[in-house]
Amino acid sequence: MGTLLESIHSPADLKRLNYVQMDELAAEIREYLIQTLSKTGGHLGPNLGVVELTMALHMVFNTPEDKILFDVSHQSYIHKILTGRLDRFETIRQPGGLNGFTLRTESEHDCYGAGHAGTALSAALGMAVARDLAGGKENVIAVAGDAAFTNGITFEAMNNIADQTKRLIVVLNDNEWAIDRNVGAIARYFHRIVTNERYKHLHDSATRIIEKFGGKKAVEVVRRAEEAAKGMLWPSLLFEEFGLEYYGPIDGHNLPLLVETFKFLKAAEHPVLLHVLTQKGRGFQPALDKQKKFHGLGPYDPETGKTEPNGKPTYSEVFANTLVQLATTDERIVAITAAMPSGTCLDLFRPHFPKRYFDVGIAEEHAVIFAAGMATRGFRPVCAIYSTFLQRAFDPIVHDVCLQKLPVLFCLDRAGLSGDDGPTHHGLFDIGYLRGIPEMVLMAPKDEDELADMMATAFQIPGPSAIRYPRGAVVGVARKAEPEIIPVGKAEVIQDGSDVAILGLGTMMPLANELAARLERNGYSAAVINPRFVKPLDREMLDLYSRRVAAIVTFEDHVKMGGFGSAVVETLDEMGSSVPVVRIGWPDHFIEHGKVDDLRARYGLTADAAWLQLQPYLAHIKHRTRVAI
Ligand SMILES: Cc1ncc(C[n+]2csc(CCOP(=O)(O)OP(=O)(O)O)c2C)c(N)n1
Repeated sequence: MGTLLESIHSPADLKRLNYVQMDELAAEIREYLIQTLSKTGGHLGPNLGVVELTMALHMVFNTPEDKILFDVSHQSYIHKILTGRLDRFETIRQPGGLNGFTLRTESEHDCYGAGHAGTALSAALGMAVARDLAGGKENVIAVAGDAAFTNGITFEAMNNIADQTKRLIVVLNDNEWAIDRNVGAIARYFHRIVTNERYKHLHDSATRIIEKFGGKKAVEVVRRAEEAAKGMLWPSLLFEEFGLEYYGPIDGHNLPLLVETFKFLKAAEHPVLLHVLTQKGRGFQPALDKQKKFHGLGPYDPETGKTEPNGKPTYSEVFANTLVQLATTDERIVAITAAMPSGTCLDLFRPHFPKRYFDVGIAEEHAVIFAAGMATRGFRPVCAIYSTFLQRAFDPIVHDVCLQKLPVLFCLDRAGLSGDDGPTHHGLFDIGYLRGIPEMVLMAPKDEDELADMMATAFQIPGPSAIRYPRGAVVGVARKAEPEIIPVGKAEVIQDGSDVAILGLGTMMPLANELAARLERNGYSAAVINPRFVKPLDREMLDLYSRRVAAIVTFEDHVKMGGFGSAVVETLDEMGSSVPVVRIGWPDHFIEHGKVDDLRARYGLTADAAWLQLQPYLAHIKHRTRVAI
């Protein structure tokens, strides 16, 4: 760690530095980030891009009194380093360590938690209005990436800002990338501003002026840049139409320029937007060469950027390859992503069917309604969206897709615990929010071959359906050449038994097998069932086993409340059965970040926990051949 960085324990330490020292500190921070994240993994590219921007913010504003909000907050690492968390920074995203996003419980400098995109402007406006009502003086600053402006909530906030407050600073951190390249009209609009010749000229003269006269003169440059942008786009400079005074675009790596600009904007008596140009991955060539990869990744070589090759393919890859296979013979199939082509692997689909591939930006609600529209015209849209981000689109799923019985397929990637990213990214609520909607068919495959079968099945269903599958590597089973259609609502009995029936939903199948083996070692007969469908549930199977066994066990990678086990209990109740059900799933509690196996052990998602909870019911069973443990 560099000597200047070592001396930073709070923003006050930063404020003592001059510009030359600040430049040195920026270099030290970059080196420290590259080295540290090479071991922990994390959002390297976005953070390398905002080193100077974050330093300038903390130079001018005083947190925790002033409020700085980061959209998504995956780019808040430098903020963490500068606000007293340097000594714990090497624990970032590690079990028990710092979270990879801002967290109100982690530091008083984290005024707002986030992990989903598009929230910064609304929350900042809420804070600004609260300040105005309370007669406060603090500054509120929202830092949002260019891709956040593809999100509807950002625009809903902008529509409101000028009516509600006179003092709010929005920083548009424009690096032209979401995780993939930013898309759509707004991305083109920003690009036009940035590539304008007059701006380029001003940018060069800004650098010269600052070198010659120091930072104070910078404000003039900002004003002139703003004039240039206005001149160029007149009569309609987008942000001005929303009542935000627009400044920029300015070089987001020029510390004096940033500092002087923030000093100037701090005194503004009207809402302002500062357009800052930054380079994602700055200072690390591998991250500049491979923007997507270095948005967020696991450990890598700090010299070359190389990562360990993955062994098995991921569920996302199997999903995308199967979609290519099915779309080859079914021209109605179209694929939709909300700014996650690489995460969902739809970037594997795009080259095969460029006209049937749609990246709509960070706009999950729009993605679903857009899919509904296409479905009304005979297409079979597939919305590939992470379980956690599809939460955004609950109403469109109900109102647009299910109510109209439209055949949209939702492929819920990262369903279940997501691990290192933590509570903002765990996909633990989708069964709860989907299974209560009429018309929905909800499936969970036990392995990758069944995922392909479920996708083929979904395209035979005349209405909406959803498949939830986990993050990460597949089981590694043999694949059939062609996916097969599964009878809707039919569970698969893996092994028959008469004392206990164990239902292991999706990836929880190994736990079901483990528990069955333990029961058998102890002289009990266990049935193992792959439910396949959360909805419709296989009532015939439940009826059969509820009459036969002393207890049923359900395993699910989802919250227990409203989940798969709840569905089983409700159905048994409707059937008049009183067979006891042991439900294993996540408790009514937000689960922190950590390693999946550790967290499962901590919260009782194990065969051992099920075994213990089964004991009172096992006592009633007459044993044939009881063997000691
Ligand atoms: C609602 C929602 N959808 C998708 C994501 C996944 N995601 C995380 S960061 C990101 C791109 C953010 O780009 P931008 O706001 O421009 O910030 P940058 O990473 O470029 O700094 C996306 C799509 C998310 N966090 N929230």
